[in-house]
Amino acid sequence: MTEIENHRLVVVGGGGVGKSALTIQFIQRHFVEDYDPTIEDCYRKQTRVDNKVAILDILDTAGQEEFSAMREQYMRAGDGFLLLFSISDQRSFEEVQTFNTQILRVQDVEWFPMVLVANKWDLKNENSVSEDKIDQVAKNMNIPVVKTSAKVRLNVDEAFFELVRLIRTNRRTVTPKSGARKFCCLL
Ligand SMILES: Nc1nc2c(ncn2[C@@H]2O[C@H](COP(=O)(O)OP(=O)(O)OP(=O)(O)O)[C@@H](O)[C@H]2O)c(=O)[nH]1
Ligand SMILES: [Mg+2]
Repeated sequence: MTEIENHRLVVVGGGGVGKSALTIQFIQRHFVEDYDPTIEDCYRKQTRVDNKVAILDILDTAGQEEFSAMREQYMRAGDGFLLLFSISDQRSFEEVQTFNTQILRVQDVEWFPMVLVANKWDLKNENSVSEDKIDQVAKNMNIPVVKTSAKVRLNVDEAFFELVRLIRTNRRTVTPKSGARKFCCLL
């Protein structure tokens, strides 16, 4: 019998960029209009990515600074990260670059499975973070970029699936760390 693969995905980014909205849209297929800052939420979903079944444990983290105490722990425990920012919030675009640096430092590697997620694409206008800058930053980090909208369900599955693909590729080249790693509330 073949074992079903299990991936620990962590959604990170500044406050209010849409981490919870994107995660809930992925899991439950509806858009949460209200803003209720997250402390930490966990979800589990069994899905098919490129015709292969996977169980995804998704950790929706706190963007607000005052809830950020668990950062190092989840950065160590994750198999891959969605680095989310809002295209209508320049500061959140700078914050994802800090998250990228911190994750690499905590993992002590030069590259790790991450996807840059440009959310709130439905709000795109002339004041948004420019596409050129987004592409440039993704290129510098050597990771893919996915343009999403949790509101209109644009590329929501794609963002999570792209991360699973990167984790699968990375698993072939890197030996998984041994020992139990505490991940989230349910596990
Ligand atoms: N227009 C639009 N609004 C969005 C989108 N994604 C999220 N929002 C809204 O932005 C606000 C914040 O979304 P959340 O998902 O709660 O943000 P968060 O990143 O989880 O915030 P923290 O939990 O504080 O870190 C909410 O009012 C959402 O409805 C999107 O793609 N488009
Ligand atoms: Mg949230």
